[in-house]
Amino acid sequence: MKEYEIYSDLRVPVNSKIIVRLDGRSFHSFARKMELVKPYDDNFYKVMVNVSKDLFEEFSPLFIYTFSDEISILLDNVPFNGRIEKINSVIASFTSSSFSINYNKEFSKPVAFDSRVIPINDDEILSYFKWRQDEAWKNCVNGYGIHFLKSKYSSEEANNKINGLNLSDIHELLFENGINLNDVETWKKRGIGVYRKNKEIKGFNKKEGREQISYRSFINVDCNLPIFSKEFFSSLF
Ligand SMILES: Nc1nc2c(ncn2[C@@H]2O[C@H](COP(=O)(O)OP(=O)(O)OP(=O)(O)O)[C@@H](O)[C@H]2O)c(=O)[nH]1
Ligand SMILES: [Mg+2]
Repeated sequence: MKEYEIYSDLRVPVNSKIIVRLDGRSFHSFARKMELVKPYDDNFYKVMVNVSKDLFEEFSPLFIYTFSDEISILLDNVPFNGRIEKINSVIASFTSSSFSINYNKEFSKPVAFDSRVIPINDDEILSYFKWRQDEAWKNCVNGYGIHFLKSKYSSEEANNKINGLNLSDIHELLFENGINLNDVETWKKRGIGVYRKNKEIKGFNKKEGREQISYRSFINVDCNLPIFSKEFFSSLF
């Protein structure tokens, strides 16, 4: 019967880095049911950060990036011999379980994340994360925009109005109404990164009778990401 498992040999190209992107299933309804604060719910973001940390500890990636209900994981050491079915199913279920444990509140329905595998060349890593960071920015402007319009108009009118506006129109509209996106926290505009960083440890070398500095790495949650650049990624790996 094994021959019926026709997808089990589908593998990531040998020696390729991959990005696994997870996205919460129907989180629009989840947010409504759980009455998440609009446009940004601090507790929801804390949970997404904790999920990202759990993923980091479990799969030792190079970098994790999260905003809204999505998480991108850049992996150098591809797990499960590169088997796509294994990677997608294990990482998606790990993420859903971690989300449920970290959320620590009862839901009326189990949550799920979808998962996709994207083989990536070193040259394209920056473009990929810039693309997602642009989405985070659009999400931020639209989120604040619709939230403001809904405070003035019916839901339908607000949706119609926002559809006719581009990002700079929304920025302007918010500014005219006393909401300056420049003052909004960086993580809302640029997303959150999770990566290893070195910490300086001062110790005393007894043998040599002098102070000594060593480095220990820790998992850093960066809520003040810069706009992604070549320099940012070359400082990471
Ligand atoms: N209120 C609130 N909602 C949020 C927050 N973060 C994410 N969301 C919701 O999550 C949704 C994520 O967008 P999508 O992934 O495109 O929508 P989805 O409903 O999950 O649909 P699928 O991913 O296609 O299953 C947004 O539309 C928001 O409704 C938050 O901080 N507050
Ligand atoms: Mg989603």
